[in-house]
Amino acid sequence: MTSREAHDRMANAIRALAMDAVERAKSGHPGLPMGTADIATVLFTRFLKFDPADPTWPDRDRFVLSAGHGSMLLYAVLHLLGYQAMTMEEIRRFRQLGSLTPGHPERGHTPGIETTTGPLAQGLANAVGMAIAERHLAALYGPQIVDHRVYVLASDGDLMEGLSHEAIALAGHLRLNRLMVFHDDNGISIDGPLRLSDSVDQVRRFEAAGWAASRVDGHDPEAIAAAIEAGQLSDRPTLIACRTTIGFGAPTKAGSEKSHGSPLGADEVAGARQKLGWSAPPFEVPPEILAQWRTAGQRCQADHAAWTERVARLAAAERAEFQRRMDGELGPGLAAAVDTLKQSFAAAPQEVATRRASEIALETLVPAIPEMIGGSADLTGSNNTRPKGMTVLSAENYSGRFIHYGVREHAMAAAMNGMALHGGVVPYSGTFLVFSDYCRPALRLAALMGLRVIHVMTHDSIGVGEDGPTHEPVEHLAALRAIPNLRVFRPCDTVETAECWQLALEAAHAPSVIALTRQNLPQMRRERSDVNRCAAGGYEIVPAQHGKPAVSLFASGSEVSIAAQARQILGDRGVTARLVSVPCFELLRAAPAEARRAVIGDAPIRIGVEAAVRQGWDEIIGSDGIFIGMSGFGASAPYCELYRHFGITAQAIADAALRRLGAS
Ligand SMILES: Cc1ncc(C[n+]2csc(CCOP(=O)(O)OP(=O)(O)O)c2C)c(N)n1
Repeated sequence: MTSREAHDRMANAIRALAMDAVERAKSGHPGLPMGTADIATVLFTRFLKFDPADPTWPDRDRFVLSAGHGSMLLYAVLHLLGYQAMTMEEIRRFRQLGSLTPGHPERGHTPGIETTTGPLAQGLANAVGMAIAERHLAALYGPQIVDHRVYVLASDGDLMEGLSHEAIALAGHLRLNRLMVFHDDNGISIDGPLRLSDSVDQVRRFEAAGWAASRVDGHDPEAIAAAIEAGQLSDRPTLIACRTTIGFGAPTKAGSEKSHGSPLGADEVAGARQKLGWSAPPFEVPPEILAQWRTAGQRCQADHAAWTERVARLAAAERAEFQRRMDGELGPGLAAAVDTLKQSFAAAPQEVATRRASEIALETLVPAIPEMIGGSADLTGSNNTRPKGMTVLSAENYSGRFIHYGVREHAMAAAMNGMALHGGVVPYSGTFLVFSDYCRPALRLAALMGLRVIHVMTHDSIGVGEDGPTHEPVEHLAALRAIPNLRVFRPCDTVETAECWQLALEAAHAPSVIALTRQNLPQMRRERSDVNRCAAGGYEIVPAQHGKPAVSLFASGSEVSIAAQARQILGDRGVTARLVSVPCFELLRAAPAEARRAVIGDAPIRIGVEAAVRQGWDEIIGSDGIFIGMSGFGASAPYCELYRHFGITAQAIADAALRRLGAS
């Protein structure tokens, strides 16, 4: 057991590094690391299972700093424990360009950081996904191979965000007893005392969601340790509300919002040094204290070695499969599965909604790719994301592969990020495209982190029909296409749907949205093709009747077949036109310039057709191109009537082309 004195010195090392780094950067958040140093010291030196020599050890415990503004807590701890990359020089370069110590923790950038945090509550919800992935893989591979915990440090802000409600409800329902949350209960946020804006009893709130919850003095190491020990025995997820003082040790700013998000100032730092009994100069940790931390950093080496041995003793096939999954390598089954699908569509073309085409694809993909974990936010029957035979993942059966997320789109998307971060699973889900807004903060982080998460988003236009404008996305495709590194797929038929699924699954470092229709569509691609034509982002799906086309038509999804009819009408009027399907703007943009130019072509008239707003289309059709789509919200009526009402018809497209031809 660590003496109180030794503990205090170790915790004060975190406090000193945090306040010195913030001081030097002239920006940052000293309050949280100073206030939670005791919690972190107890957790990292006595409980957390990790090995600084291998920050990606699959069976390590995960630690998520949901309140990412307290990043110096993590950087200090990583340095003290001996993570090689986290040198003192990096601590000195806190918040500088190219350092490993950016303002908020960034996963993939800094070894030892489990997820990118900063937008409050995202980390907490990521942790729920990590805990789901852990239980699922433990059910498959057993506790000898998968047996770890997920710890979260969450601030008042994390717990005020609506996302936290969804996340804790889901965790409680699934009885994720490997999840433990420390609430940094310091009663302070940016505006001042929490009582200005909040009076929730967090302990009772978590209990109501099915958690075990307790309160401790967050500066009493033995009380913290006892609460962790008790929580580890619980059959439910655990909340430990730790009463702390923000900026602990700062003589005048402790306990006040003044220590939250700005340097303390030279006098205050000097005063804190005195108060904490810390005489070492900035960026120096006395050798005996560093040695204690480093010893703690080596605490789990034997565990790690024993685990490696257990993995080595697995049957060769099981070991290879476990490693393949943890490495995020897709098995060989995907290409064959997509090929089978395309063959069957060529042999027997189908006129179905693309949501149904996606279900047909999943019927083949889910058995072929065991790491796929599906789900829906209470729209399973509408999203068609649960193919026959896919069992439900529940508190009673973690080996299931389909998650009923409930009406919790935001937590679904954030938990999926956590599952992907954990590794070993490839999450996909379902909701309506119009509700992508409810997922957006998590989608943005998936894109920023480069995570393979796949969002099936159905009911993708006014094709929704009678449910009306609340349920009819118009700006969503454009808004999603604006997120860097997010792939937005909008397939036009069964074949494109299978191809888009393949592309989404193969995108190991990018999230995907697959936008799908409610209404039936004809199968445009009837010939057998081994090539994934959607991989080009856009391609000529119907060539010009002959010679040089006068018109290039570009369309996505449900509007491709409408544009094909327009091409026919134009042909009948002696106007040659070609049709390009554009299932993915991002892939078209990423294509080599020459290939992109060939797809776009040089017909004098370019027309874009999509039952959505024009934004984004100018990069394909040019600012003088003709756009047939939506310029406002939809309406409630049978969908065929809506297409006529909003002028998205083959005749309207042809007329627009003819008018332009007549005018030129
Ligand atoms: C979604 C989101 N909204 C707002 C912010 C800006 N912000 C950062 S910290 C914070 C609140 C600070 O209070 P608390 O979470 O209790 O942290 P502490 O002051 O204890 O460090 C806010 C509003 C954010 N990071 N994320």
